[in-house]
Amino acid sequence: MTGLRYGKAALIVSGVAALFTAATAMYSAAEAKTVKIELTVKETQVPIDNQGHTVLGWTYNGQVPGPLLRATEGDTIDFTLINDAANKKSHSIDFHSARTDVLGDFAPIKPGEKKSFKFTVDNPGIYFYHCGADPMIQHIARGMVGAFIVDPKDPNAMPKADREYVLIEHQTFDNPEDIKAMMANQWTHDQFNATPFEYDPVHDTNATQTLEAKPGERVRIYFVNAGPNEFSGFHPIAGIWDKVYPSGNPKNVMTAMQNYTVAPGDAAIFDIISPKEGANALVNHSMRAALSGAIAVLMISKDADPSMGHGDKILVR
Ligand SMILES: [Cu+2]
Repeated sequence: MTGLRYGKAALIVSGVAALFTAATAMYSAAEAKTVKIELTVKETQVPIDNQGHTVLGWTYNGQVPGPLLRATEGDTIDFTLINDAANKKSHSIDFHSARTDVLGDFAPIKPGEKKSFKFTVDNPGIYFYHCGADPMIQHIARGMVGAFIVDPKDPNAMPKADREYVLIEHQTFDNPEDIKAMMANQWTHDQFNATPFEYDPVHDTNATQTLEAKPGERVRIYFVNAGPNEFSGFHPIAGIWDKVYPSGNPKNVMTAMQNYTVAPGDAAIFDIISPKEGANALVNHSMRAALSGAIAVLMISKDADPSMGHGDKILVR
């Protein structure tokens, strides 16, 4: 019955503007929304390190990872994919948050083409989205990855987070044209949000950012393993995950976890509360991955920047 009620409400409430960040996420328990989302595929230069070197990436909206998408359980997503006419390749979208038709909605489109479809986000959680055009291993490795948060319609379904961060882990290859090396799993870097050690000035002195929080705050990490190949054993060095929610569903709750493995193409919510000032290092505890870039420093300080972990500082670029 609940689904029917939300479905009707979605027809009445239409024309809600595109929703890309938590800053604009408005929710009333009484009504489901229609959320318009448009992504444009751009084959463009993207940064590959903290020094400003770039490579030709394949992207959603010119960014790696793609824009953070967010809606509320029960919402209808009115989605449009545009393959920019300047591109050379066919591209597609694969939303793990959708139940739809892989041969239709998820099929690739050619440069200059556009397609639209609708789906409802029926389950709360954190979901991967990516390009599924052939060869998918290359489209993922070159940057066509992103995160879609579906907030629970019950605002009390989970403990309230004081700050939220999105980390999307993925492996990249020295030569983005070398599909043979990709199939042989000969990756060279593994990172969160596209740049090795982007939030780790300890391992890369060119890194300028860290994640931030105050002692005692509940920090919620929306973690996506984009692969394309490696599993990730996600661990907070000098900390313990207070809660882990596989797929981010509030009903899937685990307590006091030191590490939880997220498969390629999977995602989970990790909550951490750090009692004292200092730092945690959030890592894929597979050492080759961590030491190739998959480390993010979470600084714990009474003077933590209040903007960090909110609005456009949830996916920190
Ligand atoms: Cu693609």
